[in-house]
Amino acid sequence: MRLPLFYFLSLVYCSLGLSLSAEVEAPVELVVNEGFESPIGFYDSEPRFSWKLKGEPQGLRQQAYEIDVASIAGNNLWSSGRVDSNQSIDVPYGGRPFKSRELVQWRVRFWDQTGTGSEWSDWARIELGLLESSDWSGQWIHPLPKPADEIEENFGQVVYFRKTFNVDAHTKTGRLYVTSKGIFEISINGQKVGHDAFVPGFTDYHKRIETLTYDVTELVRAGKNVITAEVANGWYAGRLMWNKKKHYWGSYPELLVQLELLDEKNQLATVVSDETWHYTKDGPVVMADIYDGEDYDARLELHDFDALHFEEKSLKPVATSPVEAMPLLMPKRFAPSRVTRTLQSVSVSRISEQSVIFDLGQNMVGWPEIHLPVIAGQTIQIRVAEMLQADGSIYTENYRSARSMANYTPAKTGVIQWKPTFSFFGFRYVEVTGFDPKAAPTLDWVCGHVVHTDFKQVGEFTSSHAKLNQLQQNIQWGQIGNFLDIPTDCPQRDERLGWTGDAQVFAATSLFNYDTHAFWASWLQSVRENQQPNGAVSNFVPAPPGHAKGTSPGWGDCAFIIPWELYVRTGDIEVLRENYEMMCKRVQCYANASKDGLVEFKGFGDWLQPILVGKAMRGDTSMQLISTAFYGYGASLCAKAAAVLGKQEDVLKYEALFDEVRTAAAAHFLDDSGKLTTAVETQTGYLLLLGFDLVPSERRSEVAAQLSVRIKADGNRLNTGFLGTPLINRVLDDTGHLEQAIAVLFTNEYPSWFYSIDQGATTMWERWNSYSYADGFGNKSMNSFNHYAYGAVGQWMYERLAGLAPDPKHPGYKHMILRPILNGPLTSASVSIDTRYGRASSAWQKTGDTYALDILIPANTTGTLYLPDYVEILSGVELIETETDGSSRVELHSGPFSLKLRDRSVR
Ligand code: RAM
Repeated sequence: MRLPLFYFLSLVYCSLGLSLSAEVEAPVELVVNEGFESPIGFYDSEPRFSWKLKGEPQGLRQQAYEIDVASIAGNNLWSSGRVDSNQSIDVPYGGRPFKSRELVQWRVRFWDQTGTGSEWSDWARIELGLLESSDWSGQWIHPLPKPADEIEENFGQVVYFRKTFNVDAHTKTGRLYVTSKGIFEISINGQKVGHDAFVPGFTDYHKRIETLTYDVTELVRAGKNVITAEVANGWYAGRLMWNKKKHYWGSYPELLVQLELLDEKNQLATVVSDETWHYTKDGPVVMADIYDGEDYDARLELHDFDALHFEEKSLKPVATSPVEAMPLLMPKRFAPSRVTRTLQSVSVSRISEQSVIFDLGQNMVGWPEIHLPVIAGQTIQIRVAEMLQADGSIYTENYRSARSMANYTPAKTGVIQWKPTFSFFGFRYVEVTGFDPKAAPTLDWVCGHVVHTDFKQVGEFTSSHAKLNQLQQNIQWGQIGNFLDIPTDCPQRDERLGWTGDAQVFAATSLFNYDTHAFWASWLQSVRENQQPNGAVSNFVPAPPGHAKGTSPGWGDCAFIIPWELYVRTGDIEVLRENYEMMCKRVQCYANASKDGLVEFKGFGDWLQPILVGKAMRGDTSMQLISTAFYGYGASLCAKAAAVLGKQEDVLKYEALFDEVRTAAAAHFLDDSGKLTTAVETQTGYLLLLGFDLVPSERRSEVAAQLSVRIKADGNRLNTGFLGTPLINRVLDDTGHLEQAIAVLFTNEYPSWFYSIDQGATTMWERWNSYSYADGFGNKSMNSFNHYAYGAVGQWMYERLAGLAPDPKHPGYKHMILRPILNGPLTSASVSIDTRYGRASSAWQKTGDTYALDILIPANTTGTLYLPDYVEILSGVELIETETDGSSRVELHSGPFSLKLRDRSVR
């Protein structure tokens, strides 16, 4: 890689005058793979190591590193030796592969830009999970196999499993390896193991089931113990795909347990699921289903089920099935879902003597919890809703056939506290009926537990514009509401599926807001498992057996778009390695159906384009244009990925393919003036061609001019659906139409983001007008109030309004591009993101004709600041390069920078 001379000059220059202390602090935040900190139950026998440099980032760079890996007893397993490299993320382990259960430790030290070495870091640990199915000596346990009536009989009943066991000696280390077909909660001696929800998670259960590892050292005791588990149908055997059918993968839940206890003398005792376990289905959860909620009858509680003295006579012995080669049993490679916060009710309104509605103030996803007075035998009915009707009652029609209700029948009169944990709900309002009518409802009767994949928030965006800030909030709520083990389209109706189109449009934005690196890497494994021999990828993943169909352009293309976005934003090359074949196969799927560079697949079009000339929902953009555009985009990404992976032949092959598609697309879809030749001229038609670089450079401005005219004719408002919306601001901005990019975002008119905010949105909506004060609710058949796709505009807000973007040439923010828009409708904007190197930020504020611009570049990274021609730099940086168009460019090393700028155009 060759960098221009000024780049080095500026680095040298900037490092002059730095007062470097003689002591270089040891690296910190040691993690493996996609950010795992001293994991137990880890999935990868050959991990990659990452660390952060500590201390003032001012000019701090790594010149060399050394890694040591040792057994826990201290025997060396691998040493990298001193490696002259600035690489501080994803350094591959080079020793022999680790084995299942193996516990190892590693540490790292580095040399800074002056050649001074740091101390060694603290040791970090890695403990492997059970890597192979053959590591499991337990058996699947389940209710007696009466498959025919089982299907009839099992309407979502939870299975309760139990086993007592003896432990001879004090346990030094206890590990519980566990998984289920269905979703489980497991306890030892009455204490729930872990805080996870919906484990093991949602995969194609015929191909791969994720397994969990828990540290249970503190839960087991010498002497008698009891282990109990509740397993519900979950996605495995419950309802899916908007119909009444259940049992797509199997007809009843199953459990697999392996408890391994090591005593002080290193003697191993193992307790596994086998024929010695017992079960019942006659427990208090009489029905639990993802779509339909949960019914709990406290009169059926199994008293002391998890106590030693419980009489097992009322239980039946389990049936068993062997662990087979398929499905694969593999450690879960990202965090499970958990409660991440709890919302309190903000208001309560009584609708009848027996019924009240609580408002949590925010559309959310998870569990409502009740804590209120009840009368023995009188069922409490809990119904939820995202919206209220005009008369103040709850609006549930948009849930379609999802019952989304929970019932609790108390055994005694008194105060109860309960939440339905084998189902999840998308809601803001909770209607409660059937409580003790003598009691006056209070706000603390109901709260909402927010449940989603447990990832950290890493990004923040804020500005001087209240509605833009609300939009950012809505984007974040849309994300946490729909990242519950898989990326769902929506969290509330009878759908909640991993729609691939929605996922690909939102992936980049999602990676900014939360640390979704592991989440996406894991879901991509499901996408690979789903890919058909012809390269097609389902419209949603995981897809139940027999439903893995679909080639819709813009949907299955998640196969090449998400690996690339993930690579650009994390710098993780392994993502490309793991997915390269899938990326190319998806492109081949187009190639096989193409003729002279053009292709046409059926599909969802520019889904939910708001203002239509033609067909409902699928939009007016030509399917041939959409298909060809994604085909070309796929070829270009395969060429880029091949270059990163050093596959030179493939680079040439995919570049040639991209050129062929590009030439064909321009010739076929554009007339001499750069106008679309398709039956209907749509914004998205232009956006896809320009956004995917399918217009020859010399024609870009004339095509962009046509797009601009089109948008102007549409009232300077967007008329785009799922495929066009993520591109509209970026393309207008890139092609010199910044004013229009700003206009489409900052309008309150329908269709726009602010329009839904003006109608009360606290999340992203499926449609721009899912609801309006004037016209009420949109068509109930397709009207989600929590659909993250349109939140894809976030990317442009962070990268341009506040001005911080990754540089695809130095991915993972190793080098970043700072290019804030200073003269738009904002007077301030700021963005920050915890990158894998440390926190990066850009914040600007305008006062009169001056701007303060504060930038933070993490240690061991660099940035390039671009400033438009209308500002001059008064102070804060040196070595400013002035471009021919009058703009300025400044190369920045790591560190904080405070710039003062002046607006030249103001006299
Ligand atoms: C809907 C989903 C999803 C969309 C597909 C085409 O049912 O909600 O958002 O991608 O259809």
